[in-house]
Amino acid sequence: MGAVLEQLEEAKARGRKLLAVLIDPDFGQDEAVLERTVQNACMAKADLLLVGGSLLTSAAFDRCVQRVKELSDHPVVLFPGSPAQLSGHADAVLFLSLISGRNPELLIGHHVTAAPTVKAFGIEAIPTGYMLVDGGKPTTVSYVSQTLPIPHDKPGIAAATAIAGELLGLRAIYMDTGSGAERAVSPEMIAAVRQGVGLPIIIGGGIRDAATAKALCEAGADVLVMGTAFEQDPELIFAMSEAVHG
Ligand code: 1GP
Repeated sequence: MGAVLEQLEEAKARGRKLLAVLIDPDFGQDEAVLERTVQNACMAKADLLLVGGSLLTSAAFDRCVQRVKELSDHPVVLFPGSPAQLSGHADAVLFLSLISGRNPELLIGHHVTAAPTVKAFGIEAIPTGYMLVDGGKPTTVSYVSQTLPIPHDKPGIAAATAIAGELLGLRAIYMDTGSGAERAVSPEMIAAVRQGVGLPIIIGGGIRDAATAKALCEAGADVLVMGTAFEQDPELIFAMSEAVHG
């Protein structure tokens, strides 16, 4: 098992919740912004740095990952929206299969394209079932992936999907309402998935306040991913870290 998955499983076993800061490489084009984001993440004792996005308009993905790695000693994990978002500077990649959707390219197609590069880079690949959940409005990921999100009020569908992922041998579940979503995955849905699978559960999309973060952790989330909220208010990371770790 790779070091990052081991970190997730160990934290889960101890009941220690993790905070992951998502860095959008387009946003990180500004060197000063990137530095401040990584420094704040380190000072606030965030646990992981994720880099990626559903749609990138800048060409400097590899350079961004390299810079994040230079600026911190935290594990840097790729959260790729496409096979173009790979970098040998990262520690690991969430090898995502979009199991809530029925788009074959995102279930296996992109993986075939990306696999030789991941292998050649020698980075840890974490087989992750990615489940898109309705967050109140269409998001870049729902548009780009051309998939239908799981309805927000259908925890049973989410649990059945996660169980299928676990039976297929995936090692983590990432439930996401998409970057900038109006609302996060509900505590009820997280609790249903928690009851269904023993895998580490990663939750992202639309988390903007400490009370929500706390409720999602209490419902069974193991890792919370936040990006937009820290882009809008870089200092919020300190309160979020306290909510997740406290
Ligand atoms: C998106 O889960 C991430 O895929 C983070 O979402 O930008 O809304 O925090 P936010």
